Amino acid sequence: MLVLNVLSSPGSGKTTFLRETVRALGGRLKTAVIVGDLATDNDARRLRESGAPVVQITTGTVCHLEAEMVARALKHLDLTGLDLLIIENVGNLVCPASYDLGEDLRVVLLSVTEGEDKPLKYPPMFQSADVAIVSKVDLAQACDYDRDAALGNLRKSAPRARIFETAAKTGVGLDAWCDFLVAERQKRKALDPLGL
Ligand SMILES: Nc1nc2c(ncn2[C@@H]2O[C@H](COP(=O)(O)OP(=O)(O)OP(=O)(O)O)[C@@H](O)[C@H]2O)c(=O)[nH]1
Ligand SMILES: [Mg+2]
Repeated sequence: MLVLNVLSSPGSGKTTFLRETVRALGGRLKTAVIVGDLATDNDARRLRESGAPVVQITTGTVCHLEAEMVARALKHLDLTGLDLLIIENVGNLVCPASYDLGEDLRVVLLSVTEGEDKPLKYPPMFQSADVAIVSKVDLAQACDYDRDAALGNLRKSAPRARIFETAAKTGVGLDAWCDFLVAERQKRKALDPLGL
C-alpha cells in the first residue's frame, strides 16, 4: 500500500484536508487513516465523516508519533486490499520530523495563515518533505499571503517536494492531489512482483 506521513504545525488544516482528500478520491483508492493527538478523539470522529476507517492514537505528553505506535494501531485495521494508509501526525513542526514511520511519502502542510517564512524557520521538517501542501488558499487575500515568497521559501527548504496549492474548504487543488496519489499507488503496484 501507499503510506503517507502527514505533518504540519497545529491547526494548519491536516484533518480537514485529509477528510476532503478521502471524499475527493471517491473510492478510487481503498483508504484507512491513523491519527495522532496528545488527547481527544476529535480528529478521528471528523475523519470518519469521510467514510474511511480511522484509528485514533492518543500520545499523552508525547509530541510525535513513533513507528511502534503505528504498528499497534494497525492491529485495529483490516488491511486486506488497502491501497492507501494515511497517518496524520501530531501537530508540531519540530519533533515529528525526526521519526521515520515507514512511510513512502512525507507530506508537509503549510497554511497561508501561518506565515511564508515557516519553511526557513523549521528546516528539518521541510527538508525531508516529498510533498508540500499549501493549505487554506481561500484565505490568502485576508492574510496578505505573499505567494511568490512562500513558494520561493518552500523550493529553498524543500527542494525535493512536489507542491500542491489547495483549499479543503472549497475543494481547490484536490483533484490534482488525488490524481497524484492514484498515480503513486499505481507506480508501486507496478513494482510489486505479486501485483498487490
Ligand atoms: N478557510 C479555511 N479554513 C480551513 C481550511 N482547512 C482547515 N480549515 C480550518 O482550520 C482549522 C484547523 O483545521 P484542522 O483540520 O483541525 O487542522 P489540523 O492541522 O488537523 O489541526 P491539529 O490536528 O490540531 O494539528 C479549523 O477551524 C478548520 O475548519 C481551508 O481550506 N480553508
Ligand atoms: Mg488534526
